[in-house]
Amino acid sequence: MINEKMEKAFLDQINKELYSEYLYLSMKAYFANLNLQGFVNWMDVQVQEEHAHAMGMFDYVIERGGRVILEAIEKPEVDWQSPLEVFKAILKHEEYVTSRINALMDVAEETKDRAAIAFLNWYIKEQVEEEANVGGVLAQLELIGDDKNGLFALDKELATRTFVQPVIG
Ligand code: OFO
Repeated sequence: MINEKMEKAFLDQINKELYSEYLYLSMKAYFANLNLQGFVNWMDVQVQEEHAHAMGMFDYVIERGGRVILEAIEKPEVDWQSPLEVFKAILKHEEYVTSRINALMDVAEETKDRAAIAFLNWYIKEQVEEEANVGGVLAQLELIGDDKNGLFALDKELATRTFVQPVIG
C-alpha cells in the first residue's frame, strides 16, 4: 500500500504531467496557425507522451492501493514570439519537470518506498531523453535564425516524428 506522503506527491505530479500535455496542446495550436505542419506533428507526439506519463502514474497509484483525485489544470500560455521562443519555453518547462521528478524520487527515498524508487527510475531516464530531444530542435532553430528555407527544412524533418506508446515502470 502506498504511503500518504508518496501518494500526495504522485497526485501533484499527475497534475503537472497533465499540465504539460495541455501546454503542448496549446503550442500545437500555435504552430497550426503558422501552418507549420511538421511542428504540429512534433507537438502532437509530445502531447501523447505527456498523457502517457500522467497515466503511468495514475495507474501506478491505483495499483498500489491509492486513490487518484484530480485537481484543476492551470491555463497554459497561448502565444509566443516565434518557433525559437516556443522551444526555449519547452526546454525551460522540461527542466522544471526534471526537478519535480527528482523531488518525487526524494520522497520515495525518504519514505524508503523501494517500489516507487524502481518505478520512478523510468521517469528519471525519460527526462534525460526529453531534455535532449528538445535541446536538439532548439539548437537547430538557433542555427537557422531568420532563414525561412532552413525553417521549412526543419518542419519537414519534424513531420517524421512518430509516437511510440512507452512501457513505463
Ligand atoms: Fe512528462 O516529461 Fe515532459 O513534461
